[in-house]
Amino acid sequence: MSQSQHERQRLAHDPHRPRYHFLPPSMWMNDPNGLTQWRGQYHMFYQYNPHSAAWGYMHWGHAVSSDLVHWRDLPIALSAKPGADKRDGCWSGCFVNHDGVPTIVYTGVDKNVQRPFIATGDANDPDLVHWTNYEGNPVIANPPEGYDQHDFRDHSIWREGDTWYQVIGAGIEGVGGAAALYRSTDLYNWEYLHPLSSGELERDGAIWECPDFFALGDKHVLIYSPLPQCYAVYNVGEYRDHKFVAQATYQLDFPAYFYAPQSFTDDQGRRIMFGWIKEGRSVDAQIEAEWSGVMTLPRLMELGPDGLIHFKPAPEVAQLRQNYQNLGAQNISTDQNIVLDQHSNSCEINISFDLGQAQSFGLDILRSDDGQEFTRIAFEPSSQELIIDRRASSQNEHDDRDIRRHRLIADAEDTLNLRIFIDSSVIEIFANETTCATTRAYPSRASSKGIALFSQGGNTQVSTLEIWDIQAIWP
Ligand code: DQQ
Repeated sequence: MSQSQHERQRLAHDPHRPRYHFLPPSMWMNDPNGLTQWRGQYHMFYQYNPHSAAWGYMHWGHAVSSDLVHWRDLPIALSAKPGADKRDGCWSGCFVNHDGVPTIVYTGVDKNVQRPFIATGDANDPDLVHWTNYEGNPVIANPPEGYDQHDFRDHSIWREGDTWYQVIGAGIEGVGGAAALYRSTDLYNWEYLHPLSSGELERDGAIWECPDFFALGDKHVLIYSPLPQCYAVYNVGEYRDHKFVAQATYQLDFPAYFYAPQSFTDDQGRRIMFGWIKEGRSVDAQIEAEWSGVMTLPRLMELGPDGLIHFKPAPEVAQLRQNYQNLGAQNISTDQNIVLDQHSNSCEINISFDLGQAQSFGLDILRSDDGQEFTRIAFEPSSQELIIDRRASSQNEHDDRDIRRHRLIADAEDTLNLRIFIDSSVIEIFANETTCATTRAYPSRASSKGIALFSQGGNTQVSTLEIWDIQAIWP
C-alpha cells in the first residue's frame, strides 16, 4: 500500500471527513492550482502543506483522474525549499500547454517576496510527475509602479494568435484590487500593459487573489477572490482592446466557505471549475483531525440566456449514485414535519418545491433521531432568501453555528429546485442552477443523518424528491 493510501485509510474513520469530495491524503489543502486535461487525464494540483493541517510552507500537491471523480495521488509536484519560512513556498498558479511543453506558472515566495515563477514538465509523461524550475526565475522582477509592492500573485494565462497574455492578482495603491495584464511572445519575457480590470477599494477590496479570466458563451468572465472580503466574485462582461468591462457582478457562492476557485476548458470544450471549501471549526480541531480543506465537486459553467452563469455538478458525479429513492410528490401541511425514512450523510438530494402560500419551507438535514441536532435549509419566497440555519448543527461551541440569509441571484418565480450534496461535514447546494451555497456542519451525534421536510405559514407542495446515496471515491 502506498503512503498516500495508508494515510487515507488511517483517517477514513473520521465521521466528519468527506468521502466523495476530493481532499489530500492528510494535512492542509487550500486553492486548486494548474487544473488541466493533459493527454486525456485530468490533473488537479493544489496548495498543500504536508507538514501540518494548518496553512504554511506551500507545496503543490498533485492528483490525476480519468473521470473528474476518482483521483489517484501523485508525488508532490512543487516543493517549498527546505528551511523555508512559513510564508515561503510555491503559491497559486496555472497550467499552460506551451507549444507541447507542459508548463506551470506560479507564484514563488521567498523571504515573503511574491514573484512569477515558471516550471516545466516532461511532455512524454502522461502523469506529469517531474517538474523543473526555470533557472531565470522570477520571470517578472517587480510589480508595476503604482501597484501594491507586496501582494502580487496568482496567474491566469491565455493565448491570442501568437501572443500570450496573463493576469496577476494585485492591488493598485489607493484605488483597489486589480488584475494586472501582461503580454509575452515566449511566455518568459513579459511586458506590463495595464489593469485588465480594477475595482473600488471600499466595494471590491484592496487585493484580488486568484484571478481567472476566460470566454464563456459570447461573453467573457473574470473571477477573483477579493481581500479582505474573503469570498469569490464572478463578473460577466465584454473584453475589448485588452480591457474587461464588467456588466454584472455576483458573489459566486454563499456565505464564504468557498474560495479561490480555478477553472479550465476540457477536451470536450466544457468549462469546469473547482473551488476550495474551507473548514468551519477551530484551528485546534483541524490540527487534531490531521486534515483541513476540501475541493468542491467539479462544477460545469455555462452562460444562461439570463446573462448569469449556470452551475451544475459535472455529469460524471452521477456515476457515484446508488440506492435511488424516488419519493415522488409530497404535500407538506403547515407546521408539519415529515421525517423521511432515509438516513445518510453521504447523499444527493434533488428536491423541487412549488412556491405557494407558505411563508417558508425547506428541509432539515444531518438530523438526529430525536430531532435535537439538525442543519436547516429554508427558503422564504417573500424575501427570496435561502436561509442556512446551523444553530443546532452541532453541540460543539467551537464549530461555526449561525444562521445566514442569502438572496437568490435570480428570483425563483414558481419553483425552487435544490440539488444538495451532503458529504459528512460538507454541504454543497445548487439552487435553481444560479445560486450556489456551500457550508459546513460537524454533527456531534452519531444518528445525525436524517432528513425531514417542513413548511411554515401555509402548505407546500413538493413536486420532485429524489435521493441517492453517494459512494466514496476511495476504497
Ligand atoms: N492562496 C495562495 C495564494 C493565494 C491564496 C497561498 C488564496 O497564492 O492568493 O496559499 O487562497
